[in-house]
Amino acid sequence: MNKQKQRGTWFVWGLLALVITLGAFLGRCAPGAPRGAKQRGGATSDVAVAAQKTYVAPGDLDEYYMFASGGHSGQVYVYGIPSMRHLSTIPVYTPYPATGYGFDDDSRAMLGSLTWGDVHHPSLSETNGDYDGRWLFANDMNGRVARIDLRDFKTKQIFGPVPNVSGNHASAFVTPNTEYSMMASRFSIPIPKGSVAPIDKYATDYKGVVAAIKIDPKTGGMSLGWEILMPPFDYDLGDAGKGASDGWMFWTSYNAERATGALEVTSTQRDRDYIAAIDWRAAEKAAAEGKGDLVGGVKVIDPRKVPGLVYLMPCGKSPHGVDVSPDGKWIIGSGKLQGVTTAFNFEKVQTAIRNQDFTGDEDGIPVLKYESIKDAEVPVGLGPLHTQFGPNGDAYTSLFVDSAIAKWKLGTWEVVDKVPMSYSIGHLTAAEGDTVSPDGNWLVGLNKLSHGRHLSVGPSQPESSQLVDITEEKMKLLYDAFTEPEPHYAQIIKADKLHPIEVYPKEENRHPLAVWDVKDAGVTRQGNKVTARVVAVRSTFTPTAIEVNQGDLVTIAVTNIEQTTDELHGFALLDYNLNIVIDPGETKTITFKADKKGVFPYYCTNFCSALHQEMQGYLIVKGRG
Ligand code: K7E
Ligand code: CUA
Repeated sequence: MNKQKQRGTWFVWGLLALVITLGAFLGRCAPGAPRGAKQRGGATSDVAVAAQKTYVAPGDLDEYYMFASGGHSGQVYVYGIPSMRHLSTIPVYTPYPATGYGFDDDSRAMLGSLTWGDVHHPSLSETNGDYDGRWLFANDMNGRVARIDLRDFKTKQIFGPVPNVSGNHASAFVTPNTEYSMMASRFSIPIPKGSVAPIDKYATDYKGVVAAIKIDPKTGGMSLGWEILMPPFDYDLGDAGKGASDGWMFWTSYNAERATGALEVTSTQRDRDYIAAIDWRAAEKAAAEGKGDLVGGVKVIDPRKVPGLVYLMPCGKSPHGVDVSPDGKWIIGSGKLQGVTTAFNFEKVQTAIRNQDFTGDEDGIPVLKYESIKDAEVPVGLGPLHTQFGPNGDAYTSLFVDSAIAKWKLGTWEVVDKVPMSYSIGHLTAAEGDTVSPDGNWLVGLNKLSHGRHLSVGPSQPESSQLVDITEEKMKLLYDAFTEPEPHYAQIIKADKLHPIEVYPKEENRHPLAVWDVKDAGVTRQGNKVTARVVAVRSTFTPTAIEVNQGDLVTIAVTNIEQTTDELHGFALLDYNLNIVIDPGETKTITFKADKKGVFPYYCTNFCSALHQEMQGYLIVKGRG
């Protein structure tokens, strides 16, 4: 262990002595102690070990970053592992006043008319199937994908809404060299979007779509690759093949019944739904050859006309997650109401395709024979949702109904351990646990409910995430943390893979309205367009007054000329609902119509110095005549 860790050891033992003493004390004489405060934790030695393993002493750093989806908050949260401390919030699809996101001209344009999003699956960029620490992609149910640059932890691009895709849940899964971020529609609709068909024509006139978003290998820039027309199922989750299955993509789908109404009943009639297996390299080739029909402005490939791209693997009914093993040999998927999960063998899938071992078709897409492609049904427990991996063939499956995590072995298929979760686990994430080389030391259960394991905060209860030690044969629950809603998937990356900057270097700032010297700051006018170039530096804005006429179109460009870590300045203008934050070395603009007459103070929102409170000025809007 490193020096920091050793230094921390003293704190730990001191703290533990205190914890143990207090624990003995409170256990006896605190009638108001939360239920379970004394029941849980087991023997003191277990608590001591757990505390030591998760304790990151003041000044010490976590080993990993965890990027967690924020669900319908539209954000991504950054936590440290193993401390489970919340380090940062990255606004993606939702304005976030704390960083001024969604208020300045650029981020406002990026958000457009949609000011919320529903993020489920963050996806770290990969090189050769391993996280490379460059970008984080994140889906939005509104048919969009965003790219966050891990150099500065900022959202740089929001792509979409993508034509024909409705309800982009099965996204933003990247392929092993970040060639594509894949998406699929959860809600089939008549396409192109905007066309209408009666609901009783659902089985024939509604369609699902799979879309490949092309990623520029240098810049991470996203553009539309190609789309494939799919039967009207609900495509739920996906995972890219790797190693043995590189070049393929897998998507679970439910509602093979093509039912409408209360799907809870109508879509659970059949014993099996499907995992769609797509040869994405073949699809890429077909698209390059110009195959496909123009639908909604994009080329959509119909597998009926271009056979050999898509196959359906029967799977337990109403499946949720699909996960490819680190070597790419197995595809793990299950019905979420079942007690088993199925390991499909990719080689057998290939053999079945070659031998045309089909049991039928769906809209011309061959259905493979279940018995021919499965290796095992692993009795993991009730309600299997998602699987993550460790080294040495270890697999971990979340069990929603059992509220537990099952550990089992790829190849021998034995279930070797179980650990209960509190409560109702959805996704789980292991350290680099969906790459070609999982680390296998930490696992986090992302639970849907917290069930009173915290001080009550009223009806809107926090979600709970639990840290599990998976270094040994038996899993050990170490820590409960309460995370922001709504935790779906998260990914954990080794901290030393990221090298974030803390200051934007002056040389990099090419903003046309940037001013680095207070001499150049000031207000210029062209007709009724006013531009104010403002310098922000501890602890004043230059100029300290901006005069305009009522009705002017005003652009305020603020350059923070600091080159020091953590020296952010804010620029808030109360009555105009404006609030931006400018990081060191950055220039940001806000444009607005000065429609209200009067004198409006502006001030710095980020505490920047002893005289931060003095960092203020006035916007003077003079009336006409
Ligand atoms: Cu919550 Cu991946 Cu949207 Cu599973 S998803 S639990
Ligand atoms: Cu600048 Cu406070």
